[in-house]
Amino acid sequence: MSDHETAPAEVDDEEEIPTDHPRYQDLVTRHRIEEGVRKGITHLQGMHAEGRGSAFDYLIGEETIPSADEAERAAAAQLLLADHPVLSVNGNVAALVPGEMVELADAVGADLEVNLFNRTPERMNAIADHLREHGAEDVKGLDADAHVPGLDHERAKVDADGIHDADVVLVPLEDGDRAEALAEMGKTEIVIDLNPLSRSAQTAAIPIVDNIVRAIPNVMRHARELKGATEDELRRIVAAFDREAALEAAERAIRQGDLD
Ligand code: PTJ
Repeated sequence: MSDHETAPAEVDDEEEIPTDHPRYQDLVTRHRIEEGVRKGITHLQGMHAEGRGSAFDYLIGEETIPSADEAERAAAAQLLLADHPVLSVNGNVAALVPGEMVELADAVGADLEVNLFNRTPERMNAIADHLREHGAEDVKGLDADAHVPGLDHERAKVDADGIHDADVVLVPLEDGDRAEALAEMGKTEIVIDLNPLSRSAQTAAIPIVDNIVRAIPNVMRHARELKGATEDELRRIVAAFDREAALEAAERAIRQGDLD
């Protein structure tokens, strides 16, 4: 039996996870979520969400499939075209990719807004501080001076000059009715969710079925490449993206293990 067939029993630091472990990325992700819970950033339910995501990722081959790469390119183009893009951050996103979200926001001129299902002032502040520690200058979501019509839970609370005013919103890692409610408000949504059947993915104009730890850096890579593109080129990339085909390709990959 290989030394690395099981996870190290206890890991205090991400650095202790052997990089040649066959499930390295999954172990790092799990560790970041645990750390997030310990720091008061991630809700305990975030662990269930991560487990669900991890199972889908295993079936999809723990790689960015071609249809996800196309979605990530279309997402980059859509963010660059937007008048007011906003990237929504919950407790899992903050634990997994805080620096990458700050970098993407900078690259496409987007706002970052904390929006939580299990909203408490302590978690809101902990996440905002965590994003600031990773270089964010302005973090929205704390004012909560507007709301998303048609929602009766905490995710309805948004900033008037943030998500409420946005034309394009990136909604990662939440399966729920907010995506539908935001679409009702006329917003264009980009969703990141490893479950192609989740309500958010099904509603999104651009559903990205990929692990967020791969998706955000890849959207950023595309955004950098497309920085000099004309508005026409960006519009063509968005128009050429076929959301139904992308969802079908992801579901096929998961059901059939058709990874080629
Ligand atoms: O921080 P809060 O209070 O806003 O709560 C956030 C959670 C994540 C707990 C809440 O949004 C939740 O319960 O989400 P769900 O309903 O479990 O949905 C999360 C979705 O994200 C599921 O469809 C998972 O498959 C997917 N997912 C989980 N981890 C990843 C992922 N998708 C991409 N990358 C991941 N790493």
